[in-house]
Amino acid sequence: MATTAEAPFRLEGRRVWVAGHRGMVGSALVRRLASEGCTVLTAGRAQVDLRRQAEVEAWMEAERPDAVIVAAAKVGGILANSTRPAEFIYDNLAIETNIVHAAQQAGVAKLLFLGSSCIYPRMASQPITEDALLTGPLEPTNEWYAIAKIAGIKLCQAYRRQYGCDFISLMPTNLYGPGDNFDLTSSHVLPALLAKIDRARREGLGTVELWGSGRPRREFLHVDDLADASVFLLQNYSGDVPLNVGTGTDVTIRVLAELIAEVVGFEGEFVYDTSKPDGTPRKLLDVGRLSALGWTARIGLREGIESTHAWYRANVLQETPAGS
Ligand code: GFB
Repeated sequence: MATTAEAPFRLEGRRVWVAGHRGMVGSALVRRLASEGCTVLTAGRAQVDLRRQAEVEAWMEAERPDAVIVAAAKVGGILANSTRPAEFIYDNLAIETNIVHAAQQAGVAKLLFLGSSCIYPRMASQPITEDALLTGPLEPTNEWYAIAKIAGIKLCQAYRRQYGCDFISLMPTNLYGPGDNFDLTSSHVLPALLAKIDRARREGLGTVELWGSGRPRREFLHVDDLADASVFLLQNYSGDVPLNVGTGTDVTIRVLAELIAEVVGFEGEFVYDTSKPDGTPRKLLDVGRLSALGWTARIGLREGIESTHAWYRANVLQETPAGS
């Protein structure tokens, strides 16, 4: 089938729209694209509500980007996903449908859609390869979000098949880093534990409560690594298979908590609230396809937690570094 793909896709001198530039992923992409010689386009929510088709189409028609990265999404941790299902399915379906369709109409040369590792079946064999998509039931705590993200992959594949659009999809594993959400009711586990454990250290508390059993395993990718992989694949990938992006290793929630405690300097105990959900037991991505293309993650988990902790203290707690 015919596609408009050029390989490698040049970014220099191009207009690249990062949809969702204020989020953790979007802001990492804006930082990473700064060295590519392209013009980065952004639109705040007051300018374009991405859930409104007419607003998205008018903006795309006026700005005419050459490339689009769909980093805008309604995201959250296990509790937010399971308690706000309508927002997670509606907002995400609307955002991706509006952007993908408007991109085709405006003749965008390349589009990169960001999905999530929760699109795969709950009991997929590990590590999870890309062909596990739609082979079994989803994890119930985040099926609304997962269904929307699966629809995003299918949109890219359908527009490629019918119109020859060079629209690609990446499936990142659990992300963390500067700009993350540290609110305990809506955040993912890594920022939640950083905030809880740092508070326990500051207040001299003896225990920190973790949700669930501590036994689920998760893979964590620093958002700057994701931004680097995204730019690499924008330039070098034009297939219709959604590509996994991860580190290739995972840890239990208990081990994650112990590592964060070491970084933060907390010496107390962890207690487990088993009334809270564990979610999927494991979702380690197989990153073989990505490695074969020539990209691997660089930021180790301890190093990433250290820099994210420093960012949290400076930007969320607004502490002044010692000696300044
Ligand atoms: O990151 P997280 O909220 O979501 O939780 P998922 C991961 C694991 O950490 C679960 C445990 O087993 C939680 O029970 N956990 C322990 C905690 N303590 C805490 C805590 O204080 N806060 C949180 N949030 N978790 C998300 C999906 O699944 O993964 C999204 O809901 C998305 O849709 C994202 O796909 C990448 O890893 O289970």
